[in-house]
Order: sequence, then structure tokens, then C-alpha cells
Amino acid sequence: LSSVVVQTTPFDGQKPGTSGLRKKVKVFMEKHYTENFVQSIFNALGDKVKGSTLVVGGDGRYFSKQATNIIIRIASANGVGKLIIGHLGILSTPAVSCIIRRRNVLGGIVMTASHNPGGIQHDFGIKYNIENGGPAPDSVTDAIYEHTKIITEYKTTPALETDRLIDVLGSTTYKVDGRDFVVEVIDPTIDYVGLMKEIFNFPKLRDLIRGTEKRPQFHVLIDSMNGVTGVYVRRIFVEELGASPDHNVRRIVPLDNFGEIHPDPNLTYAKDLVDTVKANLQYNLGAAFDGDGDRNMIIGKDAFFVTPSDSLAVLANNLDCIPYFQKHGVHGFARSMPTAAAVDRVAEKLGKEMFEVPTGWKYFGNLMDAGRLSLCGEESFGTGSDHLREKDGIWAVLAWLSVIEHKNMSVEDILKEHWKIYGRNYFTRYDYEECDSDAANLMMHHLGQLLASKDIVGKSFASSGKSYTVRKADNFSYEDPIDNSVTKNQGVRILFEDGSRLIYRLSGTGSSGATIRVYIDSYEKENILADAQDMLKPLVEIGLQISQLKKFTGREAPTVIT
Ligand code: VG1
Ligand code: CO
Repeated sequence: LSSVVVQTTPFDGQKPGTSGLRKKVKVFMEKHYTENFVQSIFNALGDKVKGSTLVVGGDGRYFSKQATNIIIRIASANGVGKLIIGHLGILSTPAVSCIIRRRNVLGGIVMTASHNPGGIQHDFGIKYNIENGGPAPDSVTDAIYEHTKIITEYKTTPALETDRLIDVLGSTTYKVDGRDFVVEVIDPTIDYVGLMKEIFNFPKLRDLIRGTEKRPQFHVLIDSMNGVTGVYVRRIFVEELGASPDHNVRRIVPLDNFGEIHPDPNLTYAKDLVDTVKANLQYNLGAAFDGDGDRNMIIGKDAFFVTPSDSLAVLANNLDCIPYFQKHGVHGFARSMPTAAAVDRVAEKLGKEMFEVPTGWKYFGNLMDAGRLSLCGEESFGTGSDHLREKDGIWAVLAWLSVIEHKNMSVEDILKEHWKIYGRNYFTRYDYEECDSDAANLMMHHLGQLLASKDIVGKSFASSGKSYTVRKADNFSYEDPIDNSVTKNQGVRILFEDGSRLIYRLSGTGSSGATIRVYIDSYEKENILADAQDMLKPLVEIGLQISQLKKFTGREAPTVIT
């Protein structure tokens, strides 16, 4: 087979966001659009591509097959030696990370738009992961973006027959321009399940889920929301841990449009799971994942909600019951800046290093590689550890089950005990999705001016009888302690004297318009059993007042509250 060179011209806006390039499917379908981006990845990688091995797979959303074929042909023409592809193009985001690490390859191309809806009308996405298994850092995504702006041609091998190639397991070797090019189609679960078995005590978890003479069954309901985790849930929960395929798992067949739902595990989009757990009090735990399997939501009996910030803190406090951490030790903890600081209190008590990074998993990788970070999380339903370099939904549920097995307590009791010891960080996030971009930018500009004005510090704001005085206000910037790279403008923070915070930032994962996120949190030492929305109401109002969000966007209410 011979490669050919195809002339092309650049597209605007191929800038990877918080987690890769995400656009409407129809945009990716435009002639040369996907090709340009894939070629730009190879251009940014340069000589490293020659003879390299890359992993390819994704959440199976609409357009994945076409994109896989494009990637195969372009990779072959660019001198890639081998592609390892998940069967049917399926690989969860954590599984890609796992395979890159276990097989020591150059990187991976992940086809996902995560929790964004799928189907011909909705979203597609491509992101590149580097050799540590993690999302490419800004230096790499910036280089890719620069190439997308100047691209004039791409290389491909049009005669390479890809039809049905990824439907069958096994290796195929081609000769392209005289070189060997191998496509190996693998079982998407094999590496990942192997890793989970090394990390956790599967026999114990099996006893928990099936029950023993001494202990009643612990009933779980695991919801894959028609996303990619279905194949992993079947292997791990049903086949390995003995969960019932009828009662313990749901929506575990990946669909390319996610069954027309929004595969995002939160109280709004996973309401179906919440309602089912509420209606069936035999369930002790419910969990849901997003489309690509890196997010998780945990609820207890009667749908008792665990905020991701608390989930992180509870796991941090109990890691020593998990074999992986017994073996490797527990190094530092980290969270993204908007995530509530519950884990910071655990770090302090246990004497561990604690890091606060910008939003997005790529900022955790360096710390993990340097051996300074074991467990981290984000308020956006992301939890993970240094077992790989992505957040990992299934891992988080197995970690929770390990803690439950060890403590022999309910989800709710574990949380209440935790708050009693550490106090509680109340947290909520208001999302205003698909706002007018100009309006959102004007609001951020207004906040920027506020920061620049000298009198913001010391100023008091009052609402519903509560008053808060500003201690500090800034736009978050982060210096990576390992490579000293600096990332600026990561969100406007208004920090109050009592430790409460208001944070504003624009989403970097949407595919149209702008999504404004407002994060609100406050800490209570004693008053730990209140309702989060009631508790935070005054601060929410102050947040709207300071930002003049309604005036700028015309929005009366958020699209999603978590
Ligand atoms: C959102 C979340 C962020 C997360 C990112 C990717 O980003 O806030 O915490 O890392 O999604 O998650 P943004 O820029 O929209 O706020 V995923 O599961 O979409 O890969
Ligand atoms: Co995701």
C-alpha cells in the first residue's frame, strides 16, 4: 500500500479545551475537519511518531467508527508502527490510560465528548493522551492547536481497507510505503480488569455484594447510563463480583447516542437512578458513570447524596484499607481549585502534602509522576488515584465498596462520622449552560474589573441576615511545582474571611455557546446536618449580586445545580 498527500486548508477553532477538542458531530463530519486535527496531533508529535505504538478507542458515540477509520489511515501514512484499538472502537477513558501505561506505548487517541450527549445531532470529541497515560499538558495541546492553524496537507492511505477491521479481535499487519503497520484489536476490558484486581481485594468485595453467612447482602445499583462503562461493569460487577445482572446493574449496553440521554452522573441527569434508589429501599448504594467512564456519582440508601468533594475526603481518610495503598503507600492529595476543601482537612490531620490545581485532570499528572500525589479529585464527579492518569469512575465505586466493607457502615453513617470529626464543607455549583458567549465574556470582564479595583478586599456583602467580608480576591493561577509551568486565569475567586468562597469560571468542554459555572462553598464545624441549598442560599445570592449574572445573561435560574 502507498500513502498519499491530500491538500487541505485550516479550520478555525480547533483548540483543545479542558479535555480535548469537542464539537458537534456535524462539524467533525465536514470534509477534512477530523483529518486536519488528527494530522495536527502527529505534526505536533514530530519524529516520535515514526515506528511508535498508539492506543485508539473511545466511548463508542456516534461517528466513532468513521473517526477510527480516519485515524487508522492517517496513522499508517505517518509512519506509526502499531495501533492498539479497543474492540468495536470501545475503550473507556481510564482504560486508555491504563493500556498506555501497562504496554509502555507513546500515547493514545481518545474519541469522546465525555458526558456531552451523543448522536448525529450532538457532540463528538478527540483528545490526545501522552506516554504517562494522562491527558496531554497545555504545552502539547497548544502545539497541536498551532499546527491546526497552519496545516496545508495531511497524509493518508486510502487503499487501506478498514471495513469491519475493528469488529474482530486480533492483529493484522499491512505494508504501507514498504514499512510494517500493525492494527491489533483487543478486548477493551483485559488490561483494566487486571489492574483493578491488583488494586482491590476482589474476594472481599464479592462477599460484600453477595453476602455471607455472617453478613447480609449489600445491594448496589450500578448505572452505566448507556455509556462505555457497560462492558466493564458486566465484567467486573457481574462476572467477577457476582452482582445480579437484573437487580444490580442497569443501562450497561453502550449505545452510540446513549439512548438520547445526557450521560452525566449528577442529580439532574441521573435522576432516573436517584428515583429508583429512593423507591427501592433495599438498595444500599447507587452509582452512575458518564459516557466515557471517568466520572462517578455515589448515593447511599434512600439516595443519600455524597458530594464529590466529600467523596474525595472520605476516600483520603480510609485509603489504607485498599491493598494498592497498603503496598505503595499514600503520598499527597490534590483537588482542583473549585473543589471544596474537605480533603485538605484530612491531609492536615494525616500529615500529607496537599495540592490545589486548575480544573482539568491534566494538572495532576506531573505530581503523580513525581511520586507526590496518590489521590485526587474534582467537584465535577471526578475521583482517581495514581493507579493511572485519568479520573476513574469504576475505580471510585470499588474504592467506596472497599471502605464500606472495611468499616461495615452505611454510606450515610460514614459521611456523618466524617463530618463529626472534620466539620463539613457545604458545596454547590450553579451551571448556566449555553449562554450567549459575548454576554458571558462581559460578565467575566466585569468580575476582572472588580478584582482590579482596590476596594474589593475588606468589603462586606449581606443577604438573608448573613454577612460576609472579602479577605482576598484574585484570578487563580497555578505554578506546577514539578516543571514550573504557569497556568493563568483559571477562575475568579472571591475568598471571604470565614473561609467561604465564591468562584466563577467559563467551561472549557462545551461545544456551543458559553457555560458559566459558579461554585459556592462554606465550612461549618458544628452545624453539619443542614441542607446544602438552604445553608448556601445567602452566599448564592451574594454571588449573583457581585457578578450581576442576571443582568449580563438574562438568566433567571441555572440549568443545572449540583
Ligand atoms: C469540566 C469539569 C472539569 C473536568 C472536565 C472534563 O470542565 O468542570 O472538572 O475535568 O469537565 O471532564 P469544564 O471546563 O467544562 O468546567 V470529562 O468527564 O468531560 O472528560
Ligand atoms: Co468524562
